Amino acid sequence: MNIAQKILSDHLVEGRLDGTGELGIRIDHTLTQDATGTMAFLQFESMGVERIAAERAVSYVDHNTVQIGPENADDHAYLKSVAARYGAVFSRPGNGICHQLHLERFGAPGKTLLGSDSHTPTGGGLGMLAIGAGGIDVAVAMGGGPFFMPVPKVVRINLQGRLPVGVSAKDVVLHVLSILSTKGNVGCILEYGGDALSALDVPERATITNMGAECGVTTSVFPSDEVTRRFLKAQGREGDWCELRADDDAEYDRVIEVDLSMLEPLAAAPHSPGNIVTVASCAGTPVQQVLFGSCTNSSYRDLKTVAMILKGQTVHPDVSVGLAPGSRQVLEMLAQEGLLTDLIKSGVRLFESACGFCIGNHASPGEGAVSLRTSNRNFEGRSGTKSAAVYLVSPETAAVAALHGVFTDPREVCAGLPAVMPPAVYEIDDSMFVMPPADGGKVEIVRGPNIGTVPVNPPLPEELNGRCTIKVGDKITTDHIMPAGARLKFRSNVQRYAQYVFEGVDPDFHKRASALRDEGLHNVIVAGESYGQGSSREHAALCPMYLGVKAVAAVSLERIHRANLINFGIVPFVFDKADDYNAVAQGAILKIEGLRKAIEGDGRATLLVGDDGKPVALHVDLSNRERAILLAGGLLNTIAAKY
Ligand code: MIC
Ligand code: SF4
Repeated sequence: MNIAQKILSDHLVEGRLDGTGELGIRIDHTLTQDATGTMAFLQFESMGVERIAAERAVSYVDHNTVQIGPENADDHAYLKSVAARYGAVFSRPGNGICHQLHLERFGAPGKTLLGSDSHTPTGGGLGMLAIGAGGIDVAVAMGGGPFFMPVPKVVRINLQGRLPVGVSAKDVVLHVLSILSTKGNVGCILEYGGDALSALDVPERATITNMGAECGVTTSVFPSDEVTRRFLKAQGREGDWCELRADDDAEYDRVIEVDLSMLEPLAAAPHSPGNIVTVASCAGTPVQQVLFGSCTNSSYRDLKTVAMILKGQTVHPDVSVGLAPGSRQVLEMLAQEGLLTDLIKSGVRLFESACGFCIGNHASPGEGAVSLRTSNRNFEGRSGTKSAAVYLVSPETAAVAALHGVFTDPREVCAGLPAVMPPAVYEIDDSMFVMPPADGGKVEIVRGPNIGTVPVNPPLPEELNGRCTIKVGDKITTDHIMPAGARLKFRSNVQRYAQYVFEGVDPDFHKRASALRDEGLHNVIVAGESYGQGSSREHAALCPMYLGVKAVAAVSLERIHRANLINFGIVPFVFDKADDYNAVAQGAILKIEGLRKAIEGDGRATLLVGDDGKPVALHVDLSNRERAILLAGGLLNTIAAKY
């Protein structure tokens, strides 16, 4: 067996690994963050379960820490109390970014982790099977329910050779993205192996698994070896280590060979993580902003490298440079070693240990500015500035540009520097984790006015009768559907947040959609390829559901978003013929006679378009479980029926 199969078979509760349908797996750890976590916990509460059943559930606060207005603080208070009530560990704001923290303090090889954040696969760097999902799936896993996924295709990525100086883990994953792109990888797991692994420390492996999310895969996983043992030992957790490797005769659906010694510094150019160019091809382009941090590249190794490059020099006068350490552990270690002083002396602006700039919460670049970031997503407008040109690069490339004011190949500068060695001991300080009391029964849950309710959805109607309320193109991300940044603070309040559905694409969408819903008609979203890329935010399904969206008809859909649509009773149809996308205009009257019957049956339906009812063939391939959820009008309704 390969590593993915080993972990899956250890956790299998439904289905067959050699089958073709769905697998149900037991989840050991869950991870939630504040932006998706409030809804996940509200859903968990509505399930009526007395106590969290997962072995370890951690509720992190890292996304909404800017706190303009009372909403974020209200959310934090709710999350803290609900964690104590039901038995989750609460990670206080300021402690760091969920993925970095879970890697440092909780992750363990061979375990499964389900997180309500698309970068949960970061844990794959430790040999976990770590998967991103919608909040309601995580709520079910907290309650001890299985997580369902299609039997994966496992792709082996064989890493050979040594990385040249100045080329690092970010360049490896950007290279993988240049091969696999951001689409067409739904249902795959990337499994890393090869001789190069002994020289890749866990935080570097985690950078690679983190950004595998941008390929749209289910997860990425590394073996657990001596490097993993050393990392866990340095974190004071050697007891959590176990060996995990693929059998010699393990089989894979595809094998990709990568010779690390041939790699050069790369960048993801605007506006997609899959738009890979060489740094050399950008050399000389003026840069106005450089930002270090995010869950991709904010480890001790990354930020020490930056400090060493900047030491003794001041950042270029035309560049604004900011840094957000991944965790308090990283920040404390930088401080103890004097590296923080070096960074401050160089003119770096220090941000808190949180997602911050990565999600457009602050530090938006100027109009049309070029911004180099070590983060993982550069979707148009995500930075808060639509016209900005955001490039995703390694810490080395970003640091050298911060000094030179232009895109510069970092290899020469790095050649003169000593290598950063993994520390023998990390600074361990768990004081910002609040452990739940043994009996949370008496804890009172704090609900400020920002804490909304979970909207209910009726069962799927007999027929679809409405309009194409919006028609969008290819690669529409969940950032397009539900904007983040300044709007994130409405995450706990669906009714309020729903006013911003498709805000950046078509600000009038929500008005048209609510008007149609109030007339008793249905809204349909028509989309091109890879609809719903990016984040795991279930609000991209939940808010459209609230506005009366009953179906999406797309050329293709991404994994997490498709699952979220089903969880909220929206049918994720695919055009039989991709060309039929052109047959539906925005505003067109749409009908499906016998919608319920189609879902009860083989998932094939005829969409009647326009006044003359021109037929267009659609289909949706559903498991029995998914079929039941859709017919009930969403997952909460099927759970409610069980209690
Ligand atoms: C992201 O990077 O897009 C986010 C913000 O972390 C999201 C989660 C969210 O929308 O809250 C993700 O990656 O799932
Ligand atoms: Fe936070 Fe950015 Fe990572 Fe999402 S990608 S979890 S916003 S740091």
